[in-house]
Amino acid sequence: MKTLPDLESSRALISPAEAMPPDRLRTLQDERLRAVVRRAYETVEVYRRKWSEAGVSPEDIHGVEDLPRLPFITKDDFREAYPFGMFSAPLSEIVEIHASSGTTGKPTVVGYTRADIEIWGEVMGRTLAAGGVTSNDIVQNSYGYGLFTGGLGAHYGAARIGAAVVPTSAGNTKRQLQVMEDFGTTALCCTPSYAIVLGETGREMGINFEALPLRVGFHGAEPWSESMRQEIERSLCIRALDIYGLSEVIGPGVAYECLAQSGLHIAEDHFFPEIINPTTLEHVLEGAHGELVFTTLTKTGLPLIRYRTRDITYFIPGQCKCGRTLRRMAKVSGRTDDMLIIRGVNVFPSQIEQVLGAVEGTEPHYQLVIDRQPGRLDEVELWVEVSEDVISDEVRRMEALEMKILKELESMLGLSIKVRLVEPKSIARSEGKAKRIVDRRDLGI
Ligand code: DLL
Repeated sequence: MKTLPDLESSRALISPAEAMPPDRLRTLQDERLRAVVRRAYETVEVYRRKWSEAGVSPEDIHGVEDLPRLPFITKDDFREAYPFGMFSAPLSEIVEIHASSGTTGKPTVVGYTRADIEIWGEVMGRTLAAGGVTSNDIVQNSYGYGLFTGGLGAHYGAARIGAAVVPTSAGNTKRQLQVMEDFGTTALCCTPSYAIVLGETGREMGINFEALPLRVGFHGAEPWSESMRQEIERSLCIRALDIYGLSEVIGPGVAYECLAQSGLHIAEDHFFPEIINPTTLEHVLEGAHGELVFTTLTKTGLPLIRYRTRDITYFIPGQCKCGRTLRRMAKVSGRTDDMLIIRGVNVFPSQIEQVLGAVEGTEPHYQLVIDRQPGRLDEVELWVEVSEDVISDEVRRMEALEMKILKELESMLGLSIKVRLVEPKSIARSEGKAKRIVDRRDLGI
């Protein structure tokens, strides 16, 4: 059996900024906030306008306690300011530009100064170190390089800690696996859905992951469940860690798991988190679910003050066993805007994934197909891939499995959704973020 990294590896690689006493951290956050608020007000139109409308000025903000006095910023503000209106530094100081493609409208454009790239390297370096990665490691970076922040973000982190980064980018799966085997990759960075594809394809190619030096994976950019974690860990013989981030805030590196795998540490010396009730816009009680809001404390290219992420999570109380004092958040369970309303019931893809993870014989590949016939109610069908042996089984057994999924969904959601079992590999695989919802209503069929 190969030895996988344990909590000791996370403990050994804590940076001083991750283990500050809470009062020192708070003083630092307050100081940094005062500076960033002044900067945003002086250089970005949208802040000046919104804050004047709300009757607050930078002098009213003494520390993070005062944040609730300031209005929120949303993706719409980015759209209105497209492409560079949110930048706080002149273009001569911007050294890199990324963009995230939203589901609707114009992409969100973000700019980094040289100092921001340093911060990015620092937080992504911490992310990798929390998984036990050092300068002795070979990091295969299968996040897409390009406008997406995953590729370059992970790259800067690996470079920062002196690991050897192999910039494979996403795609070309067989070649990825060849590189992994030949180079002796020890750490892997990719989306959780692509990790599943790598495991699946690797098995077909006859790769014995148990015999490879690969031992840890850093997966994020989309929600994934605990059962998907188990699947990745089993299939690639690694410890799989969740990493979270978004382009507007910096990219990956905003929050990361350590090997305790009990929540994601937020890099709150750089990104101050709040959790609000998306309806009342007030802070939720400690430990309650809500929408994450971030304020960047140190970025100069694009400071963000109270940005609504739409991501749903909660703060985990108490301190982590690894020794990091940074506050933890739970895995993101979904977004307020990927919530589907099916016959009046709120449904998140993560709930479906949870149900499927508990039903034997199903694979972690599914799609919700929504359709509408003229003059009829929306029809929703859940397509679930099943393993080879289920498909070759008797029809009666397949029907029983369909019924089991239907019943489990019914008890979780209070809703009955038609289930269709589909052949292995019939649902399109993703090299980046997986597409879970197919909305045919948009096509007007
Ligand atoms: O996805 C940054 C990233 C790259 C994070 C690589 C982790 C690894 P965007 O393309 O701007 O940036 O998408 C950001 O993706 O608001 C969440 O809804 C979702 N997301 C990111 N990480 C996670 C995660 C990158 N670990 C949006 N769990 C965010 C759940 C995640 N959702």
